[in-house]
Amino acid sequence: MSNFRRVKEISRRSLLGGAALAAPAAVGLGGLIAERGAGSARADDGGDPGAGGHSGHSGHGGFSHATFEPGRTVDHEANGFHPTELLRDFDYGRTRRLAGGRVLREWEVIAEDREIEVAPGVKYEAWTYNGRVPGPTFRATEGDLMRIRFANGSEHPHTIHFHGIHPAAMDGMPGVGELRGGGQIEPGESFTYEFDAAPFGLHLYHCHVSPLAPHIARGLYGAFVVDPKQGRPEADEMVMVMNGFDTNFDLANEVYAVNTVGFHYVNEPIRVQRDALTRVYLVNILEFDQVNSFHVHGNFFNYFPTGTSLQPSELTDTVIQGQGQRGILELNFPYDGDYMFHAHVTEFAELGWTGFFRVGP
Ligand SMILES: [Cu+2]
Repeated sequence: MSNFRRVKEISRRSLLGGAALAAPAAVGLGGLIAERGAGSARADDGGDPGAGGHSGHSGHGGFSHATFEPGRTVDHEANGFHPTELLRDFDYGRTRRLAGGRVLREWEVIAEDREIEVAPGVKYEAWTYNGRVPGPTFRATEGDLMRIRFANGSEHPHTIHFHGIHPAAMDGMPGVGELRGGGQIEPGESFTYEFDAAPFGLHLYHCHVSPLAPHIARGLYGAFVVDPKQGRPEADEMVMVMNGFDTNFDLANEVYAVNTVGFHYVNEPIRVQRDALTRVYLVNILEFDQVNSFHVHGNFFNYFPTGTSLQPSELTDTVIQGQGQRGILELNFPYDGDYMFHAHVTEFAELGWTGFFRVGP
């Protein structure tokens, strides 16, 4: 039986029991943990989710559930996007100066239905913006004029609802702005959203067609960054969209991740430079769960909620975000080595929402 079929037939709770997906192994961990524990863990995991099914802890230091399937990763090429590249892929659009000196930024976005692999062997019928999940990370400077031509190539009606400050007709809400061609965009239709980039900060966008949860959870979302006019300090910047996938459509997620592919940044740790400023644009778009969180090991970060102030609200090592919340993290790694980051909701962490920063000179 293929792994995909098993996923569809089992519940999230039995997944947590280690019965199927969470096959323990050292393989795929980037050589970070030793082989110990893997064999016995498999033997111990009798598939009983209730009592000790979540076993395999013979190597206590080991992170023995950190892969979905030993030795396998997803086919990024078939997906058409790669989470490591997506991390630093900021889309500034096509730009030109308008009379008066203002910058116009233009993008084209197509909604497409597309099967993607979110964990090894786990295929998901996603709905995407431009074929990827999350969609492009739009980036502008406050005061720019943003123009997004949206075409719906999906079999379902969609919109793009941007967070930010804009006129109602540009809100991507069914029933609002329909007379101007906006509102709900049916298959084959298109609409151009146009608004000022404001306020500066970290925002998001997503489809706003009902039923809302599936329209978002299928993959129609992304991050959108508005830089302050004066800019931010030079840094290695990356975007992390915390998401999840309800692979058996039971209104609960079976796979959790940042940027879609569970455990991707365990298999390919994010390389960062020691003593250099790292800036993470962190967005929570998870559906079906009330909160998500981000925790980093061996370090603390300055946190800027929604990125709307240049002064951090706190220095911490863990931040909690509800649905639609986001914020900017700034940190500096003083020591070389591998540092885990993960949801401090440990259930999410063990179902894919775990990664590593690899710090070096
Ligand atoms: Cu939609």
